[in-house]
Amino acid sequence: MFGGFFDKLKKGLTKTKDNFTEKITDMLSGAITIDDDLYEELEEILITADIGVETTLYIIEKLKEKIRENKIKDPNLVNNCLKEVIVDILGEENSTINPKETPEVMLVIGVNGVGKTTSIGKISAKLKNSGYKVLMAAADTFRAAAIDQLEVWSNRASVDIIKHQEGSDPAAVVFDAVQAAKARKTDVLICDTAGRLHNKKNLMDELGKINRVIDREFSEVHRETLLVLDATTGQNAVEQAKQFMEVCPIDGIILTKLDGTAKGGIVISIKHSLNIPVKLIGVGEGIEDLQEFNPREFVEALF
Ligand SMILES: Nc1nc2c(ncn2[C@@H]2O[C@H](COP(=O)(O)OP(=O)(O)OP(=O)(O)O)[C@@H](O)[C@H]2O)c(=O)[nH]1
Ligand SMILES: [Mg+2]
Repeated sequence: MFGGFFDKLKKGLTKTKDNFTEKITDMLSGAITIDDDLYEELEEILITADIGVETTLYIIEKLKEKIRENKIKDPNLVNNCLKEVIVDILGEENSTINPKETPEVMLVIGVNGVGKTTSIGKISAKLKNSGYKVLMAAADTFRAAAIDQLEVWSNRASVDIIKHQEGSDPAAVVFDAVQAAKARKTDVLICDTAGRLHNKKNLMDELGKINRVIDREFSEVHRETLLVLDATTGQNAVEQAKQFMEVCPIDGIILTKLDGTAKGGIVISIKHSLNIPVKLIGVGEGIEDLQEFNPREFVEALF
């Protein structure tokens, strides 16, 4: 089981590997000494792998320190030091999808198309398989298709869903879902939200309203706000996160579409520049293609 899991991660990261670790290995194997040119080339590779300028400079600085401390002269040993620097940034703590406390309300937010609804489907299936009682709230009422899409996932994951008509008030959907969750003794209520809001004020108003309903109607509940980011958008994802952080506190990130992108280095950038944990990663479109983020495993799969 574990082997399959790791293989999927490795397979998902193939393009990132080609774009990042392979390039570094090639560059290092051609180098004779560890000099400024080597660091410059490394810097360029890291930046093109969407690690971001700020994080790249930090990595280079830490790498230089490590190399100096360990008196390393052989370019082929740089790779291992780099790996250690990245592990230090990502930390050792493994993420879990399981609620810290029950009942929990999980708010899933993010701009349109990043993979909110899909991730909710995958999370529901995982939690349900672990024995939790899950309920979905279709609080993206912006278009009928969004509600239908969540319903398809509710059937796939065999969990219940609370929904209203297209165009209805998202906070009213959450209100009903909270009443249902209390009555049914639900462990985790997962709310889909609209990404297609016109501006930051709309977004702020809508999330504020939803949060107030939860405060008022379910004050004892543990709340988890997860921001979904699309890995294929690279550094843009970091910018999106900064915008959302101004709107509401974020407990963790779901980074989707890591499969098929060469921009997986964004994981490092997110952790370093935002200091929000990446909790879950999406490695495909299927119901099983969501993994809890394990920094050590991630780095092993990358190198
Ligand atoms: N390859 C891949 N595709 C994914 C992943 N997660 C989501 N997708 C795809 O991304 C597309 C958008 O996903 P949705 O779940 O509809 O995104 P959303 O954020 O709910 O979008 P809106 O409701 O329009 O705001 C779909 O085609 C998904 O199948 C992933 O981890 N890997
Ligand atoms: Mg959606």
